Amino acid sequence: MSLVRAWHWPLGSMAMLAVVACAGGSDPDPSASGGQSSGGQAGGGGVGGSAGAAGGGGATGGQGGSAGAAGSGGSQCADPGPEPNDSIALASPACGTFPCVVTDCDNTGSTGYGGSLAPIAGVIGPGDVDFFRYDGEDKVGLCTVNAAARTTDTGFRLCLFPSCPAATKLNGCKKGALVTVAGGLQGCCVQAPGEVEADHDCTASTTDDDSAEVFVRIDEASECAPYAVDYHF
Ligand SMILES: [Ca+2]
Ligand SMILES: [Ca+2]
Ligand SMILES: [Ca+2]
Repeated sequence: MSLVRAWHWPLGSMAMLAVVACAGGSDPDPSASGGQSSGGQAGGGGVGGSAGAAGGGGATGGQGGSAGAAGSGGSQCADPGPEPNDSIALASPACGTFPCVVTDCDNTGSTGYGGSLAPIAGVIGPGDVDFFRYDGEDKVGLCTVNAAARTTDTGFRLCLFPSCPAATKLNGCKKGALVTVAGGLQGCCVQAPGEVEADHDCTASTTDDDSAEVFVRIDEASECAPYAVDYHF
């Protein structure tokens, strides 16, 4: 009698099946184990401090694990450096080691413009931003100030931002498109391969000295790739 009753109670039989499934299943929780392995690895591969935190969250749950991978930031490539350089404050030396002093004569820049300094070199990929800096000096003489950078490599955006000791005015871009970044700094950008050339003025200088730090930015890459960028002032 009791068996017959059970068959007539769909809820009862379903609950029974569920109990059997749970008791008989010896596999570990698939969502928990998958999240731990993928999330943990992604977090470990991250470059920045925040990436590590996100990876830690991933180790506690499946969904958290994939979130950690997405938020790893920095370079997702095999990037030997220089890193970290994802902001102006962390800009790497354009010539390899500071100081990278360049006068307004173009042949005092990197080798691609006839100078003696090493070209900018690094690896860029999705989510990565690379900033470099060189110091341009406006000397009295026949040369003119025209900060520029160029690359023959492809697959990223190349930008250049002159920054005077005090107020900086960007009159325009002789090459590239004018952009303004957070904080008001203006520069010139081009989709690589290409060349950018800025026309800036240090408006606070009473002697018309346009000496400036120049920041070169490489970003918006869709794939991991090494690059080289030449520059002058
Ligand atoms: Ca020049
Ligand atoms: Ca990089
Ligand atoms: Ca970077």
